[in-house]
Parts: sequence; C-alpha cells; structure tokens
Amino acid sequence: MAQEFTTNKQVLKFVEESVALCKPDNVVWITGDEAQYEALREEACSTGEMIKLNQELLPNCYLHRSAVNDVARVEGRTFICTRKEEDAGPINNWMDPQKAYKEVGAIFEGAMKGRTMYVIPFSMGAVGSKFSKIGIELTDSIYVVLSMKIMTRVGQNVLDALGDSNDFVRGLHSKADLDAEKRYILHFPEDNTIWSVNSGYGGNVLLGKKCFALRIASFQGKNEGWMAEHMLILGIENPQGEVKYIAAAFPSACGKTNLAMLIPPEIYRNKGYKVWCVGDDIAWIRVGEDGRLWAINPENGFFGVAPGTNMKSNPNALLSTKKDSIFTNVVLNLENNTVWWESMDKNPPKNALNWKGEPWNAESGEKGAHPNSRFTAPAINCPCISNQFEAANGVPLSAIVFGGRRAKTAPLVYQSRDWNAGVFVGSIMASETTAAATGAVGVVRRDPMAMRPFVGYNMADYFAHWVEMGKKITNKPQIFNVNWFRTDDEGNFIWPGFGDNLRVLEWILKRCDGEVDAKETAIGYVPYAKDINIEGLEGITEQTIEELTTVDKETWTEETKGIEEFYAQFGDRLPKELSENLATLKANLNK
Ligand code: GTP
Ligand code: SPV
Ligand code: MN
Repeated sequence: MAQEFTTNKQVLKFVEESVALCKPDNVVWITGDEAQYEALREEACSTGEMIKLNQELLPNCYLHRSAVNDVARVEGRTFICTRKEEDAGPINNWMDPQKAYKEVGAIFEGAMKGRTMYVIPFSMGAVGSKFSKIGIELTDSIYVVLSMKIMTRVGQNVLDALGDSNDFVRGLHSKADLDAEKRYILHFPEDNTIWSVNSGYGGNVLLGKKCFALRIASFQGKNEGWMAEHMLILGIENPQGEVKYIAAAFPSACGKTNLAMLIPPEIYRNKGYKVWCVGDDIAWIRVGEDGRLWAINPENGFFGVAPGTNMKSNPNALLSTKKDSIFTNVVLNLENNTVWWESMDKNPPKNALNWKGEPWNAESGEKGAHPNSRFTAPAINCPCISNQFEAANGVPLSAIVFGGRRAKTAPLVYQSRDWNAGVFVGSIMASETTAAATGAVGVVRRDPMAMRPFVGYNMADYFAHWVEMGKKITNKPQIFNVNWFRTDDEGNFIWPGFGDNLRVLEWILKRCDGEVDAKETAIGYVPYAKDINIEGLEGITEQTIEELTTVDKETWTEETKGIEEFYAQFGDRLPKELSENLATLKANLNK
C-alpha cells in the first residue's frame, strides 16, 4: 500500500498515473533500508545487470555494463519542452509539450510490462535543509536505484520532509527497449517534470543529476533568484588554517573532479596547505544575508570519469571508489575479479573482459574501458571531503573560475575586470568536445559557463540572469578563466596540471585579497610570470609561464568573430552588457 509511505496526494497521483501508463507488474517504494538495497543488489547480480566484484579488495562494489549503443549523454535527443519555443532558445532542442507528452507517452505505454517500477524519493542537498529540493524518480532499472542511492539522499525521510507539499520534481524513466532511435530525454520545466526513455546510461537516467540539478534547477533558479551551475566547489586551507572557497565551471570531462580533490604539490603540503572537496560537478548558489555568494553541492556522490584516474593524477578519487561504488563500462580483471581502465596503472590485466564483456588484452591495441566509463562513489568516501559538505547554507565563494580545453588562444589564467566582464568571459567559453556526450570528440565549440547542454531555458535569458544576480551580490567574488590544456607544437600539454593547478589557484586567491599585481591585457588581467610559484616544478621556467599567459592579438581577433556569430543567434534577447563587453574587447584588440 502506497499510503504507508506517504499521504501526499500529488505524489500518489503521480505514481498512479505513471503506473497506468507504463503498466509495471509491481511497484516497489525505496525506503532507504539497507536490507532492501541488499536484496536489489542480489537480484541485479542474478540477472547479470550487475557483477559483484572482489569483496575483500572492493567491498560492496559492483560492475555494470550499459548497452553498447548507450554510453554517454545524448544531446541530440535531449529536449526542453516549454510552451513557447523561444523560451527554450536557440541552443536547446525544443519540442511542444503536448506533442512530447503524446508521442513519447506512446513509447512509455506498457513499457514496464513484466517489470517492477521502483519509486525513488530523493533529496538534492541535505534532507530538510531549506536550500534542498526534492524529486521522485520512477524507474524500471535496479542500476538506477542503486546509483541514485549513491548520488543523492534517498529514502522515507525524504517523503517525510516533503510532507504534503507539491514542490517536487517528477521524474519518469524506463529503459524500455534501449532503442537508440526512440531514446528521448525530455524536460518540462514549467511542469517540474522529466521523462527519460530507452537509455540506461548515467546522465540520461540518473535524473537527479543533469536533468534536475541543472536543467530544471536552472529554470527554478531564474524564477526564484538563485543559480544552478555546472561547477565543482573546493576549499583551500592556508597554513594559518583559514579556508577560502572557489567554484569552477569546466565542460564535461575537462577536469572538475580532478581539481575538486587535488593533492597540493609537496612544497605546498610542507607549508601546511590543504584542499577540501565540497563538490565535483554541480553547485547551487545563492546570495547570503552578508551579500556574498554561498554554494552547496546538491549531490551525495561522484559520477567520475574512470580513464586517467590513478594514484598519481587523482588519488582521492581512486580511493573514493574502494568501497560501496558502482563501476560502469570499465575492464573486468578476471585474475582477481577487480576493475581496470586505461592509465589506472601500467599493468593491464592479462586475463580480462573489456567494457563490452568480450575477452580483451592490452596488446590488441584496443582500449579496454570505454573513454566515458565512470564510477559512482559516495562523497563521504573521499579522503579530503570538506567538513562543510553537509552545511545547510553552503560555503562562501571568494572566486568563480571558468575554464575549457583549448590547445591555443586561452591563457593559463586571466581575471575579468568586473562582474559583467566576468559574465562575458563565461559566455564566450569554448572548449574541445569530449567523450562525455555522443558525437565527435576534439571539436571546439562554444560552451558558455560549461552549461551549453544543461541550461533549461533560453541561454540569452540565462546570461541576463547572471547579470541580474550581479546586482544583488554586494560582496562579489572575483571571476577568472583558466586553461590547463595549452599545447606545444608537438601537441603536448605545456602546463603539468592536476595538483600543480593549486599554483594557479594560489594566484587567484591572492588577486581576490589584493595581494598581488597583474598585467592588463585586451581580455583582462594576467599574472606576471614571477607571481606564479614554480618552485619544485621540473621543466617549467618563468619563460614557460610567460608563454602560457600570452594573449595573442591575432588569435583573439579571430576569436571575436566566432563570438559575434555565436551571439547573433540570440538577437535582441542578448543582454546589452554582453555586447558592450564584446565591443570593449574589440576596441582593446585594436589599440
Ligand atoms: P564530468 O564528470 O564529465 O563533468 O568531467 P570532469 O570535468 O569532472 O573531468 P575530470 O576531472 O574527470 O577529468 C577529465 C579528464 O581530464 C581526465 O582524463 C583527466 O585526466 C583530464 N584532466 C583533468 N585535469 C587535468 C589537468 O589539469 N591537466 C590535464 N592535462 N588533464 C587533466
Ligand atoms: C557530464 O557529462 O558532465 C557528467 C556525466 O558529469 S553525466 O552525468 O553523464 O552528465
Ligand atoms: Mn559533469
């Protein structure tokens, strides 16, 4: 009986209507009870949906393989269904909501016959905190249930916190037939509703993440006066024990998880610097009573990129996956029933199955793990998780950092002149595409604020919202742009990156405190080479920093053309603050 879990009429109605549509054989409410999860793990292992890994080496860890045609977010099949097309804007795919409910409803029709529908009540943010938001995801996938348990706060206490309120997001997901031609990820921001069908992959189906916490939440944030951003949040503790917080937006697979839990270089560790991770992917940001920006991480776990994660690049991420984690599309090492992926170490297993479950050997020259293979790990497993991780009001931001993957053009770091110039810097972000979404990899595209695939409304209005927020923040964070990915003529990354990025963050915090001068350029302020600490770095000299921070007028003049083209799509809806900043940039480049 559903009534034993909640008497909330809206929740009951949503479940009943969805049952009538999808026609599952059973309905199971997820209570948060460990025995229930354990039974689901056993069931998933019995059907092959999950594989139980070596319980001594990886306690409570499992492997899951998605369908081979279902390995990343599908941006081409992701839609914003607002009543008016212009409210979705030129960047989003749009579908008329009535048409969407009807046509995609037909795909949901009877899709759960012979299956169980799981009802997952989840909270984004600590349960009951006034900044948190609640969702109910209905799904026919145990993998989704167990992943949502890691990524969000799930259970009866969420329904209790919701009470009789109608303020919850309705998420409906069915794997259906995993038919890529009938795969749809639909968002109805005006109805607080998400529909996802014919996928079983991460960002398409863990509806609390990109669908809710970014697309729906960005729309809510615009209406309610706050911001939902694709940002990590980290705290940097200096030797005096003071912690300052930075939020940073990089596109998918461009280094958020790595930066969020970096290990300081030795010379910093010896001085007493520490880094604390608050979040690695999403930030919900509000203006506090003190006029500063305060950010929470609404998630409860990390859905991190596996390849490249190793004890050198990101030990904290690797250690986070050592228990209670689910791996998707990595190599299964048959020698000891553990997992492996490219660059985990230099010893690929001899006897192994690749991400598709086929016999595989590194000598074949083929990759064993999918480039977008991932782990889902509880945030509390992270050795450097911040003690503010659950803080109801979040953490105060000293700086906002944008960044992309650019082989040329963008310098290692620069600071914007003021808030609106910073919004401009975010709006002109461009980055090379990665395996996190289906489609070509390595193509430069505009990805404003790393939100191109995630803004749930018209991008021009999203820019305007940033400008509006600036007026309410009396104590503004400084805004910067970074690029860890500049390459030399042979295509090698020049900057060592990873833990050494702290050297750049240190300069950023010094700029926030007015402790260091900077060089003015056409795009903003760049560091004097001597002000980036390179002590202990091999092969990097002041000359290298000089090169990494050059702002080439010719390249940037080319860049302004791309920006103009990009802006043109928004017509009159583009805030004048942005066209003014573009005019300033052009004038600066002509000086
Ligand atoms: P999503 O989870 O898709 O949002 O990705 P993310 O932004 O969290 O990216 P992540 O930290 O997982 O890094 C993605 C890839 O970038 C990995 O292959 C990393 O090894 C690589 N990477 C991360 N930081 C750096 C860096 O500072 N320098 C270089 N060269 N590569 C980096
Ligand atoms: C991203 O692509 O930015 C991710 C992974 O964080 S997903 O959840 O698939 O969106
Ligand atoms: Mn992401």
